[in-house]
Amino acid sequence: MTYKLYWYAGSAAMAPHAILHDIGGEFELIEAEGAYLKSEAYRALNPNGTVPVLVYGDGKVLYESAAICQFLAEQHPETGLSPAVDDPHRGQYLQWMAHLTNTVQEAMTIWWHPDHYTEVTEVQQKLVRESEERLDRLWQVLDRHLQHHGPHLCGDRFFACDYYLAMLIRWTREMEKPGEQYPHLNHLVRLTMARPGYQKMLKDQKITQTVLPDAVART
Ligand SMILES: N[C@@H](CCC(=O)N[C@@H](CS)C(=O)NCC(=O)O)C(=O)O
Repeated sequence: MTYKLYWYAGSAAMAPHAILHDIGGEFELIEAEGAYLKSEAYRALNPNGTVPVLVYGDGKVLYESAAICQFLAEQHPETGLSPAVDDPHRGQYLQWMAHLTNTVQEAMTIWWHPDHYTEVTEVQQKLVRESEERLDRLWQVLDRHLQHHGPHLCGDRFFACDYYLAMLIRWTREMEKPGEQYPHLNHLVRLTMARPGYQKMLKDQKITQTVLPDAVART
């Protein structure tokens, strides 16, 4: 299968891009940013004008980062990134993928783009504050989960959902409480950073990522 990934640096294309490296074959990267995302040509691929987009096979198109991650991981069971249908981890894996994209990513979108919701500056500021509070609650739950059931979301195995979580955590670096300040989330980022596929993705995207020191020692 041939793959083409539309991306820009540090975006929701990070996790699918790392998975493509784990798959190991050749793939094409097409940097797509700014006005091009709003062009007719790009909107024919993704009418929402966002990255990532995956083109595969005979020109089939997929958008939504979480769907692309799950699709790629399932197409390539040899990567070990997706638990098989009869794997005991399967249910939890699906839960985490849905939770991360549906709930955590959604809370983050409000922080990054309060302007999508209102033009009123004071309301935007309130939305940002509330989004940080909501994320704090979500991170606490995830951190506790990793403390008791980690080090990865599904325990001892690393799956596509862990790439997804590491990507979302990266997006919080400018927030008051970055995800990496939570000790078990911090550890998960370190485990992800140690993976060659993630490192290759960072290199392609020209991202120099260092992990923040964790504020609290892991227990
Ligand atoms: N739910 C979508 C969100 C995609 C999305 O918002 N991508 C951002 C980058 S992280 C984007 O392309 N923004 C460009 C724009 O809105 O102009 C996904 O997970 O793929």
